[in-house]
Amino acid sequence: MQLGFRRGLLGLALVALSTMAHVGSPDTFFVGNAGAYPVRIVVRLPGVIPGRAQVTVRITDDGAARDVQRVTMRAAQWNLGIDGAPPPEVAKAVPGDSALYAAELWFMTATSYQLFVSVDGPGGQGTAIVPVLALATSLRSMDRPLGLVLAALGVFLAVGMLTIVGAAVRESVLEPGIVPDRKRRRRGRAAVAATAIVVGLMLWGGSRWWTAEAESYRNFVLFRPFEAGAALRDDASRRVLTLEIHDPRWTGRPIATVRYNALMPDHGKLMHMFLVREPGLDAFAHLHPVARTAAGLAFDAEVPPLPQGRYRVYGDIVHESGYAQTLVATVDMPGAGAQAWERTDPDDSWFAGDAAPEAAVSRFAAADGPAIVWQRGTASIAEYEERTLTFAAQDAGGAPLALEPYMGMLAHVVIAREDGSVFAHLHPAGSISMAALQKFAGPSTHTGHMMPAQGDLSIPYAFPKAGHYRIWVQMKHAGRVITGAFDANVRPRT
Ligand SMILES: [Cu+2]
Repeated sequence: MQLGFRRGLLGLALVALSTMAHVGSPDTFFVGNAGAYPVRIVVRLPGVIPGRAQVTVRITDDGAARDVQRVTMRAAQWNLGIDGAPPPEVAKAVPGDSALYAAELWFMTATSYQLFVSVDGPGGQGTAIVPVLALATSLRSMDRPLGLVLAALGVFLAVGMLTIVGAAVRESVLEPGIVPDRKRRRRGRAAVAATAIVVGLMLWGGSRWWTAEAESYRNFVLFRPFEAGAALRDDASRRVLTLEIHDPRWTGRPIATVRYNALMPDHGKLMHMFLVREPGLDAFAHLHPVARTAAGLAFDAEVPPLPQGRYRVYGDIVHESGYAQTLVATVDMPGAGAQAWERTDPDDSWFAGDAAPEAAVSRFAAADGPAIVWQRGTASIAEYEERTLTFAAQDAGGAPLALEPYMGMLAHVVIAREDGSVFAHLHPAGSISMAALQKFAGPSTHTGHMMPAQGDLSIPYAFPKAGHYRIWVQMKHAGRVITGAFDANVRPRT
């Protein structure tokens, strides 16, 4: 009966949530190796937890794909490990594509997982460990017809209950055909009244229970990044940006056993911060603020001489649980200031200017020679569709440039939608947090992704919604960071 209330309550609770580790882009893309097998793994979340995620595993080498006999996977919660995981799920070969395997995997808890993907072949078994954040990003509402049907059934049951109790008290002990006297009729009415009170209490209790469940899902299951605020302070000719976390879940004394435990560094830095000017997306900075105290409640970074305007501030952090999140804030940058920029961190960089227009091949040439090329291909980009973003660094003449790792990666790719509702930070290893990967799979996994020092870098991604985006690509050559900017337009899915 309480089901009748359900629809209305959930209707109220239905909010469009757009923030998560990355922002608005919860799916996991991974490129790596399962032993001898090069794999690309995509985990698409169901939105609600518990829920079933779609996992696909592509063997990216044709020869290796022919040898594969079996692909299995297990998802283990970060704090339980493989021993606490359900038995392995066998992925099915996708008909028509001999290199692609797919499975559905249950995620029961909204937390950080290690996904073990094992590939069996004549050469033995190889396993890739993929950090996956099982995030609940949506509230499901009940559709109206179902709600109405359930409400009608509830009314029918309640009225039925009253009728049965009334009739039972009034005449159940009478012989058939005998009309109940006044006393019996009065007792019957009293019983109906008493039952109505009980039924009313049941409905009220049910509604309370339902509200409490919905509330607890919203508070503890549904993903919400830490609340944070950004502020600027001009100090002589320097400008300092402070990102402060003020969230009851982050007190400065993290508990080791919960997913919001201590922060761990990603490439030696506790926070990777990105500033994006909106709505033009025409200025960008990649900074590494320093925590003011060990508690990690506030982070300071010196701001480069960015043009004035309103900036969205994204702060990527990773907890020791492997749980990665992006803090989001906005800040109004006044003109002038930051004349003397002293990098807080030697890897800090920034860029202001227009992007190369989207094309089958877009070339972004930096002022003094080097260029970054995006091989989009002739097909336009569709919402939700998995595709490979392929970039290369070239000199002015078009010859490939030798790349050096920039913070351990051959490329950092940052994607932002013009309204700030989507933000993603990708690497050649995919969308996963590198710190979480190293934590789960060991430090050696990391170097594997730095192998090709020249040539094209391909990164799998699916734009989560249609709209206008900018892509910044950062690579390092001869000790210098090159930043390229590209326009991208994503069409609605057909
Ligand atoms: Cu960074």
